[in-house]
Amino acid sequence: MAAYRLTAKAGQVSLVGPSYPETRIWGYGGKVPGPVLRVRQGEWLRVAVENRLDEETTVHWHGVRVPNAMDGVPHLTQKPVAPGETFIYEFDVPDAGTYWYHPHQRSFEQVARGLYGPLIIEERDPVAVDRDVIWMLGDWRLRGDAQIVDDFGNHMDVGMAGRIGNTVTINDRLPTELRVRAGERVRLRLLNAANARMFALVFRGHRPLIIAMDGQPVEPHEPPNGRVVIGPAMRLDLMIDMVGDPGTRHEVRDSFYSTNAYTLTEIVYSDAQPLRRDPPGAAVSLPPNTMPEPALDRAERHDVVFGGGMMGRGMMSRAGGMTR
Ligand SMILES: [Cu+2]
Repeated sequence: MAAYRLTAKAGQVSLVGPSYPETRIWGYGGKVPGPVLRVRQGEWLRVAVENRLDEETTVHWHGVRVPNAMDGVPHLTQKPVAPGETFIYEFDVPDAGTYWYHPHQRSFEQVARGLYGPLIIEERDPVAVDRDVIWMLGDWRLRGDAQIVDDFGNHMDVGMAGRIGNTVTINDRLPTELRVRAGERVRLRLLNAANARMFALVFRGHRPLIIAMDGQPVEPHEPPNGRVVIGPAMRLDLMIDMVGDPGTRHEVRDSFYSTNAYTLTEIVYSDAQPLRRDPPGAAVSLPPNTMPEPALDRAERHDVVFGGGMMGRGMMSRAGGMTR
């Protein structure tokens, strides 16, 4: 059993460094991201959520198979948590993987103000890595004085590509370099907490393998064209062997918006001797979860008829439900 307490409240963080004022945010514990919640697969998770905001909130456990009453959807699965109230979420966690938590109450503002954090459900038999690193990608729309632009839900964003910001962060700081030692094997858990921004990361000089998507293990594979593409709310677990030479630097570039590509950060090698000569040979496949696979061989095809004509043949075919 793992027990945590999350307090949703206003706070101030140094989002863009010491040359700017601190940014007023909403966060769990007044920080952003919220604390890393860790629990072992199959264990019981209990989180007391205290609301010290001036408005109602809930917490949704994104991607985790929870009992309906724990899903955090206001007015549907629970009454929203009123200011001053505490709500206890508790459930067991059937699937290992990289997940996150955030409100489902006015998410377009509450998430964009910083209410989110990582939820790591550890495998019973974890794969062997030298380090487990979390990168929670954030995207903020800030004014020149580093304060959040207060235009949530405006028609332009809602009608277009969503709220894309002007300041990208990793773990809610301006990205700092990832310092590594040659020969290390790193599990990099990427979480995209941005409301709308997509990322396509290229790790120059490295060949990351995707080992899980949205928490669920996949056959380890290199991303197409070496671009690690991650949309809002997605998670990707990467396995990266640090094959660079001691003392070298390697760019991590985000090229999703091709006219706006930029250096997100750098992988920087220490001068230390390589940890090992060759990458470790151990399997990188994660053990399968208990999530049922869709039975595609028994899927039914539904033809959709509009106005007498046949359109979108197969549009509705789908085996089993999808979760979000
Ligand atoms: Cu979500």
